[in-house]
Amino acid sequence: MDIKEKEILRELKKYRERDLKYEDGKILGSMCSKPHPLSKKIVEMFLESNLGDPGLFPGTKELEGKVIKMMGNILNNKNPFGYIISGGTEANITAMRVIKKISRKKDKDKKVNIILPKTAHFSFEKARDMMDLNYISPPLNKNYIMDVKYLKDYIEDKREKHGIDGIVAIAGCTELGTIDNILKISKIAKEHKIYIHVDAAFGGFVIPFLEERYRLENYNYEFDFSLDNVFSITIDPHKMGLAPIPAGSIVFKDHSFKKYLDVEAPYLTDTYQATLIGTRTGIGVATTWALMKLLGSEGYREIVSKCMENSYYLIRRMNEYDFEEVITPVLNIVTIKDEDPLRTSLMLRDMGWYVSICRCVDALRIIVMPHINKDHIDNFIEALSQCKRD
Ligand code: EBR
Repeated sequence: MDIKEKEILRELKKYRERDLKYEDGKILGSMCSKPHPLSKKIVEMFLESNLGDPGLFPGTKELEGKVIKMMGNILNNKNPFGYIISGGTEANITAMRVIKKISRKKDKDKKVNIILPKTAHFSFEKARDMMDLNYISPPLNKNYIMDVKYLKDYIEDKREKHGIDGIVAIAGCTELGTIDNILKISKIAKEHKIYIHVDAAFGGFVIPFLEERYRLENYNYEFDFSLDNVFSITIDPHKMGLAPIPAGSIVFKDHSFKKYLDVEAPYLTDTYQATLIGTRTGIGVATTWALMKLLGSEGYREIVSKCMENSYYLIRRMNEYDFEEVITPVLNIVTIKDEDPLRTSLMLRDMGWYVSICRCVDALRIIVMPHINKDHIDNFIEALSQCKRD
């Protein structure tokens, strides 16, 4: 390495050293974690791959097909179609694009009406901006999930007038980790022939691996393609899948959905391109394939169980200090009631702790990711109680 290269690396290191590190256990509001160590070698191996021009990278393209098949396996779909893309935002926008295309095919002048839970991630707001969608948001019920009774009545009363083109349901909502009752939603959607898109960006790598002992009684965890009218699912390897960023994924029920996404791409090795992003790395494909092979269901089950155990440990420690949760955790997301969550989160930040806050209820929110252990939790509880004393 020559002197100039060494200097450049030294300079970069200075910037990088200012970043927080997952292993310090202070990042408590992130849905990403430290990537699995195997990722490093794979990133190097696939550094120059570009799935934007798949004819030049037929090996990586074939691998993408295999990963989508593996996704199909965990999502109960033998015939999936999809892509490994930049993340949950791109996946959700892609699904909204399909719903819009299907609606426009039926009636090109009609407004595109989509039922969107109040707990939906803000990526849907970007989709609305871009595609001029109309969202209808039913109220939440006492469990902080979409009120299905309201949904049913709304569809039955207003369907003729508005024509509902799609329903978004969430499996692992960003704020609380709750799961909409997608079984019930699916029955309504089937009856009225409505497309369901499930946002399982976070929950997709948790729910299939959640042990029975962590499943709440009378809670519906079903979210995948085994349910009628679930036609697309967002599921992100770069969240609980432990893949390095960028690795998101959009999976469709079958290949017939490709036609809604394809645009002509005359100067590429493929005639059509379906993904939103053109030039795109194959690194996410390779790392996701490798980690799913290496860890398998058993490996992911262990990771999820550890996170759930730590979530319950956090609740126990909170309760010792009279801090109260908003809901019993459905997934590895813990909420802490707080009268002024913004103020508390800023105080914690001054002490070096990064938590985030909820929008739908006054609470702090902690994502108990794989990089969080019990010592981190003990230290955090100390910091939180000190905040409250000050
Ligand atoms: C949280 C992403 C996050 C990651 C936040 C790291 C803070 C961090 N959520 O430090 C759902 C249910 C999400 C979500 C992101 C997205 C968007 C879609 N759906 O484009 O990969 O919780 O960020 O995913 P993205």
